[in-house]
Amino acid sequence: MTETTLLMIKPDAVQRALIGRIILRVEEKGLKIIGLRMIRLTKSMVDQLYDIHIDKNFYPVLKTFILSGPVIAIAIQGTNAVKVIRKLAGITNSPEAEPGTIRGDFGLDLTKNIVHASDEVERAQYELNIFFRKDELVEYELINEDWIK
Ligand code: 3AN
Repeated sequence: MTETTLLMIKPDAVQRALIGRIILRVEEKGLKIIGLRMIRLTKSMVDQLYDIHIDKNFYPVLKTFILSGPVIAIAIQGTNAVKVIRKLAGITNSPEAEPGTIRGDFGLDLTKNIVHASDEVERAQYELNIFFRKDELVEYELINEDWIK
């Protein structure tokens, strides 16, 4: 089933010059990038993205971190893209994330955990809308697509 999801490279990974290596993993897996944007989020965008965490005790720390520098939003399309990107990202708490995952290979912290990945198809639509207008997502065929899906 073809899905579209959001992967956000967080401020820690941008500062640590990991943008290229994270994008490479998405491309190597065979998924298609259909939108890419660097942005410094506003406070209200962070509140939208993390609406389910607004009342949690860790939210002020999370919000300050996400506002601390630019992020990269990537819209990604492909077979089971939501689950596949979650697996590539690894579990939330970086020290416990499996080696071979983005967080497992690059992270050591729970808050500064390198990336955010949408957890459901509907949620992905909601989160993509925070970063992209519809006409900013590009529909196209990759020449190797039939060899992957
Ligand atoms: P994920 O990003 O893996 O979906 P969520 O949605 O549970 O994880 O958490 C969103 C973000 O909030 C995480 N990426 C992490 O930075 C932060 N976070 C989650 N739980 C905690 C916690 N207990 N303490 C501090 N930060 C947390």
